[in-house]
Amino acid sequence: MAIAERVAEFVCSNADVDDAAKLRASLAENGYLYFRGLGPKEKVLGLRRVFLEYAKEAGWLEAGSDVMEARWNGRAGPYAEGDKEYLEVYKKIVNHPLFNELPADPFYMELVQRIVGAPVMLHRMHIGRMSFPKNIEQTTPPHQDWHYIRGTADTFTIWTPLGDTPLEVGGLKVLRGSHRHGFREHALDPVQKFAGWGLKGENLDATGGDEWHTTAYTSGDLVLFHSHTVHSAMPNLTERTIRLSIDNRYQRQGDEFGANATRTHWNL
Ligand SMILES: O=C(O)CCC(=O)C(=O)O
Repeated sequence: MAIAERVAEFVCSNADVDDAAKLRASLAENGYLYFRGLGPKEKVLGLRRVFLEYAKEAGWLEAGSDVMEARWNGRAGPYAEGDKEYLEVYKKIVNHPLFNELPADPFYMELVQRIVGAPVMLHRMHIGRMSFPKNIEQTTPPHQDWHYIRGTADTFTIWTPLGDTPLEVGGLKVLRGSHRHGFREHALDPVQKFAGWGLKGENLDATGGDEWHTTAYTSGDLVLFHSHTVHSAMPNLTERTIRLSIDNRYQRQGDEFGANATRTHWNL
């Protein structure tokens, strides 16, 4: 089936959050679950501040602006993972206690446990993203996380925006139903400075996904998706707002896991 041109609104699973059978059915149908505002909002905003205090210290933010606005000064960068300047800030983030505690928040752990029906293992590699404006070619391309994580296909990513993320700031979009036909081989896009493996054209169509879904994210939102579900970022089309998010991976304890489940980061 051809992929629809327009990007549609996520199916929201708030009403089913405590109902394991309904969550599993919706995940099996769409390849993702989206929850609006149910996540640990205060911790999410606390982590947003951590990212942005480091960004300010590095000279990336507009002088005199409120750090929580994530207002880029338009001069430093735009940087992406793969740039030395980015990694200097990122190294501080990945060593901050809140960055490492938040993925283990009981809300996330219990949600995944409800879905897999067993105790859950959280991958040690936690990922944070700071996506600059004016850097569209570095937008995360369509891919399936299994390309990077391996191990059991029944691994789930939870993507959390750190704060409100209107559409133009470039949050995550997910290709509905793209988990159904398994893993497809990815190709490397040489333009990408980092994590440039992706799917396009016929390879993307062959996943069976039919429509991209996203939302204007608010604090406390989260999207959970299967390791075969295709997803990508939306471009950051703003002049000055940096997009901040984290993504973390969870699987059933005892299932096979790949190398990235136990190391802290591939780059640092
Ligand atoms: O936030 C992004 O740009 C990409 C996130 C992603 O690929 C993931 O959560 O697996």
